[in-house]
Amino acid sequence: MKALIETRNRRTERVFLVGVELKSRNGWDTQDSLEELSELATTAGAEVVGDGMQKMAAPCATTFIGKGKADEFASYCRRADVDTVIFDDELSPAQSRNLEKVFNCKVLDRTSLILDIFAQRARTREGKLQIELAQLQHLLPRLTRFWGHLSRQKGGIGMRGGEGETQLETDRRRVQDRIARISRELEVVRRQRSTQRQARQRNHWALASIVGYTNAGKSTLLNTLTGADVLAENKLFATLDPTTRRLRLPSNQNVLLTDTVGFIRKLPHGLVEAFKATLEEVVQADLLLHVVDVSHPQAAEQIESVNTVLKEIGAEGKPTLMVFNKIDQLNGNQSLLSRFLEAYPHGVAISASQGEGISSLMAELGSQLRPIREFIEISVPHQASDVIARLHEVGQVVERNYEGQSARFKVRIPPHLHEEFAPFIVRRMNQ
Ligand SMILES: Nc1nc2c(ncn2[C@@H]2O[C@H](COP(=O)(O)OP(=O)(O)OP(=O)(O)O)[C@@H](O)[C@H]2O)c(=O)[nH]1
Ligand SMILES: [Mg+2]
Repeated sequence: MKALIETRNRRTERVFLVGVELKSRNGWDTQDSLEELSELATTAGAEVVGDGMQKMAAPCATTFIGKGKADEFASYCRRADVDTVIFDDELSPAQSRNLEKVFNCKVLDRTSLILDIFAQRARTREGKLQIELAQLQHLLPRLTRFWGHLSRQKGGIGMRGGEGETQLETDRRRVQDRIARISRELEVVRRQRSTQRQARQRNHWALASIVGYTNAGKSTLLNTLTGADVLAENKLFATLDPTTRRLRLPSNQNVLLTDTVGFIRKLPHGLVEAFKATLEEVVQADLLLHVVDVSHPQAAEQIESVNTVLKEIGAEGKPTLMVFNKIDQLNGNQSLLSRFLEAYPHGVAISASQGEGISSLMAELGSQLRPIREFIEISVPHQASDVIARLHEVGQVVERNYEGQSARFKVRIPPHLHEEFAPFIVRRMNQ
C-alpha cells in the first residue's frame, strides 16, 4: 500500500500540526503531545513547518477545531506552502472531509500518521499483513476523501482510472475483498506462530516480555542482555516484529526474552487489534520487563500509557519488573530516579547502552522468576539416566551430587511437571 506521507519522488513533505486543548483532558499537556506528534512526523520523513492549537470545551462535530480557527490556520498553511495538515487526535471521516475542503490539502490524523510509520517499518510478512489490515480498516470509512486523492495522484489502492461514484463503490468493494483476504492469510500466520511458541515451550523455560513506551530502550536492553542484534535507533517504532532470545542468568536459570513493538499514548485501537498476534507474546509471558526512559520528562505519563495498552490486550496485573533505563542521561537529576524507585521498590535502575546496573537487573529477574518455578530436592537412581536427562532438559539444576547410592539434585522445575518427578522428590526447598 502507498505510504500516506510521500518521501520518494518529490521534495520532503511540509507539514503543519494541529492540537486541541480540551478542558476535559488531564495529565498530558497539549504541548507535550504536539511535540511527540512532531517527532512522529519527522520519523515518517516529513518536515514540520509549524503548529497551532485551540482551547475548547469540546471538539466541533464538523471541523474538529472551530471554523474560524480552521480558516486562520488554512491561510497560514497556504503562505507556508504546507502539503499536509496533521491533527493530534483521531478525526471522524466527516471531519477529515470537511477539513480538506477548508485547507485544500491533505489532512491526516495521529492515527493515520502512526499507521504510516508502521507501514514503513514492517519487515516480516506478518508485520506487513497486520499493518495493511489496520490501514485498510482505517481507510474504508474515509474512502471518499481518499478517492479525491486517488483521482489526483493516480496509482495507489483501487486507482484504475474512471471517475465518480461507481468508481468509489468499486474501490470500497476492493478494499473489503482485500480485508477479507488479509484476515485469512493472517489466520495462517497466527497458527504458525502458535506452533513455534509451543515448540519453545517444550523447553519449559520461563517467558519474559520486554514492554515499554516507544524509544525507551527495549531493543538495546535485549541486545545487551543476550547479544542479539536487533535494530535499536533513536526513532519511534524502530521495532515492529518480535524477537526472542534465550538468556541464561548467573543463577543458572533460563528465560526466554522477547522484545516487541513499543507503545505510545493514543495508540490506535485498530492497530492494537491488528497486532494482537504479535502482542500474544506479551499476553503469554510469565513476567514483564517494563522499560522506562527515566530521563524523559514525561516518564510517568509514559508508564501510564503503557499500562493502558497492557490492559487493552489483556496483560494487566502480570508480575512486572520495572526497569528504569538511561540513567546515564539523568544529568544530575537523581531525585527523579529516587522517586521512581520509591514508588516501585523492586525496580532496577540501569543504562542499557552503557551496561550499568545489568547485574542487579539479572539478580532481580532471577528472584522474580523464582516463584514461578518449584524448588525441590530430588533423588534419582543412577541407572534411571532418562530421568536425569529429562531433569536437565526441563529444570534448572542448581546443585548436583553423584556420590552415594543415588544421584541427588537441587532443581527448579515448572510446577506442572511436579507429577512427573513426584516419585523422586525428597523435599520441597525454600525459594
Ligand atoms: N543514553 C542512553 N541512550 C539509550 C540507552 N538505551 C537506549 N538508548 C538509546 O535510545 C534509543 C532507542 O533505543 P531502542 O533500543 O531502539 O528503543 P526501543 O524501546 O526498542 O524503541 P522502539 O523499538 O522504537 O519502540 C536509541 O538511540 C538507543 O541508543 C541508555 O541506557 N542510555
Ligand atoms: Mg525496539
